[in-house]
Amino acid sequence: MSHTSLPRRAVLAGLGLGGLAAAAPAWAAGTVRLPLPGGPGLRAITTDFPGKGPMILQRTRPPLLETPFAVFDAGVFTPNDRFYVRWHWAEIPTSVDAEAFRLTVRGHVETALSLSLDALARMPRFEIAAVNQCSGNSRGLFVPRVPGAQWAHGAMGNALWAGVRLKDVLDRAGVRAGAVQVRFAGLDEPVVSGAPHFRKSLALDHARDGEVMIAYAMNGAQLPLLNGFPLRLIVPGRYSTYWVKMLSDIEVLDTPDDQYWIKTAYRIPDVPGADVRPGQTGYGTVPIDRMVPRAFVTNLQDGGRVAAGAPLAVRGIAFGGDCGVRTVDVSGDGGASWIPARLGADAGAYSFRRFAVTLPASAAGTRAITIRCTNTNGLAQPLDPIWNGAGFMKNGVETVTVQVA
Ligand SMILES: Nc1nc2c(c(=O)[nH]1)N[C@H]1C(S)=C(S)[C@@H](COP(=O)(O)O)O[C@H]1N2
Ligand SMILES: [Mo]
Repeated sequence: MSHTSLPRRAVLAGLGLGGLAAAAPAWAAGTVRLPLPGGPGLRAITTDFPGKGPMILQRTRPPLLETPFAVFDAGVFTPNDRFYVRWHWAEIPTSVDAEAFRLTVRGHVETALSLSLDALARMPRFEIAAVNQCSGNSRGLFVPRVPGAQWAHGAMGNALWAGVRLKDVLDRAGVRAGAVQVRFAGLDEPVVSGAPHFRKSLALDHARDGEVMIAYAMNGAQLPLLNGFPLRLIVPGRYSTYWVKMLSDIEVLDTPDDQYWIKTAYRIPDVPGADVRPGQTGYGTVPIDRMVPRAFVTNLQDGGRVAAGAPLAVRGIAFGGDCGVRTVDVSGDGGASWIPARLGADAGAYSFRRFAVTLPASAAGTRAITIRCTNTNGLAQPLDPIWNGAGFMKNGVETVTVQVA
């Protein structure tokens, strides 16, 4: 595996750590209007981050970069240089020496391991297409507004991940009887001492399911630094909070993980669909877990214009969440009637899937198009928007309104 030579200057400027950023302001590449009810509508487009093309700047330090939505119309795989970025802490290595890098496996195992990237490359290769979606994707569309990064729909992406099964790595270390969970940590560090290092854990059976994997490649190339070079955990069907980047440490636990990132952060109301009313009390919380189905129109813009008297081609992407897409249905009458869309090629249960439908011509005026995904477990997107105070798991049906003229 090749050594990375990251443009160190660019990395420092991009992460806002050096004094170099002044040369090219982050907003030089333009702005984009996001449809956020609580505003601000206008966001800067930045090209200042290493390995990234034009991205919507949500935050500089730590970097939060959103994928411009037009990218999703081009295909089901999100290019690495347009893949969104989210970190919790700003102490992120600005370069990683691939030769010196080691992944440790320790804790409740027979033999602790220290694996080089070459050692991993010699293990059986495993590939899976899977959507990486932030728990807070679309948070900016919650009404009433909730605190946290005000993402539109671009805190998600789909890639073909290649690497090794986590199961194979755990088997090589030999998990000892009595193990219950596996905890993962990366090279990033908290900015203040005593703050909790970002760590996540999975139940042992889940960790050994043969789908959870350690990726060293993304869409046929090495991972961009900001997406976790050289290794990241892939947890197909689960929110990306579990997909630990710059993965450097795997710890097998014989007691349940009770640190901050499991016990306090990333919890959702323990009710169907994580859907509660503002001000509601009296419910418990559980760690966020399985993703739920979603679908998005990618070829029409909300508020855009289309020609009167002509059939209307609608296309987009859908995903089932923790399983595949069964159907995508399209309604032009506010949900009174539904037309099934044609589904595109199946790249795997956890991947984005294309859909397309041609609606009959309509008279001039306003036309609202609602789309709804039902997954292969029979779970459909709710017709009404969901809400919770953390702004997690948004998945109600989306409606695009166009002007027919
Ligand atoms: N090491 C590390 N891994 C991490 C995080 C982090 O802060 N540190 N954030 C997680 C969260 S909440 C998200 S949404 C995804 C974002 O992945 P991406 O930046 O590759 O899109 O990384 C996950 N893995
Ligand atoms: Mo996230």
